[in-house]
Amino acid sequence: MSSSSASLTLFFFFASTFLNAHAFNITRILNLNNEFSTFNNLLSQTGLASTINSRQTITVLALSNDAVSVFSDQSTEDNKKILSLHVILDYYDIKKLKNLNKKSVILTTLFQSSGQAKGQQGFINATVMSNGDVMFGSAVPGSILDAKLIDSVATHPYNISVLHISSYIPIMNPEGPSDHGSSSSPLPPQPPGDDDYTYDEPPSPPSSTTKPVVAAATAKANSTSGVSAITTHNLAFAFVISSFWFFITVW
Ligand SMILES: *[C@@H]1O[C@H](CO)[C@@H](O)[C@H](O)[C@H]1NC(C)=O
Ligand SMILES: *[C@@H]1O[C@H](CO)[C@@H](O)[C@H](O)[C@H]1NC(C)=O
Ligand SMILES: *[C@@H]1O[C@H](CO)[C@@H](O)[C@H](O)[C@H]1NC(C)=O
Ligand SMILES: CC(=O)N[C@H]1CO[C@H](CO)[C@@H](O)[C@@H]1O
Repeated sequence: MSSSSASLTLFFFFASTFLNAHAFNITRILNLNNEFSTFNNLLSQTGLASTINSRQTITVLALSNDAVSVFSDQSTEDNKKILSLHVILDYYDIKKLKNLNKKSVILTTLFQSSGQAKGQQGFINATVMSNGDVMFGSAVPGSILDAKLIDSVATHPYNISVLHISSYIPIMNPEGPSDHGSSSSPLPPQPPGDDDYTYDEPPSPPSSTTKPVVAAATAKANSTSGVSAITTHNLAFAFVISSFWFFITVW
């Protein structure tokens, strides 16, 4: 009995170590720089701050106070949609972006995981131009990439990266004004009841549903670095979850 309670204690120690290892607070990170105070308030108002904090591997494209005027005359709901297009469900710091080596990559955002995005709306295109600039824009075909990477605000490899970009990325109309299940869409069908707009997702393996899309989309770009880190996360979680079930069933 005492040995099993000792191992239970040990289990909770290891479980909490694993779960707390990822802890970061986007509000606190952005608070360190007054330049992003409005963007920071918007993340809190829309509830996106806590969604970001619940993730383990994420990149936030932050806008400084002189680039957020678009958000002042829109509803909170519309602001939430656009802001969620600025949250990438993977870790990208400046080094990883520059290593794209004049190539482009399609990135999955939190807007895609909301179930409200149509076509390529929930994805953004990051491209390294021939002059070395990294540009971001909607992945909807024909979109202009006019949000430029300025610098890094904060990095906690490989959990969170906050990058400063020059202007907001608009949500573009998907291909075809009236698309009734366009035949060429590479995306899986969205769940039917997407009128309840929520980001609340299970706290466990964050990217199990969205990551394969990234992997498929970036396969051509021949990137391997980001994927291995994610696999490690998933292994750690699998370990914690299976240990948990082991203890549940033993008792
Ligand atoms: C994150 O930081 C902000 C500002 O310091 C604080 O108000 C908030 O409670 C923190 N959130 C969590 C989940 O710790
Ligand atoms: C990303 O945008 C650039 C510039 O518009 C374009 O050349 C490139 O094909 C796009 N990448 C993908 C994967 O669609
Ligand atoms: C991936 O990159 C390696 C070297 O960087 C190259 O040898 C290989 O052919 C590339 N694979 C694809 C599918 O482009
Ligand atoms: C800063 C931070 O939270 N780093 C953590 C990121 O995730 C790894 C596990 O994948 C932890 O070991 C780090 O402590």
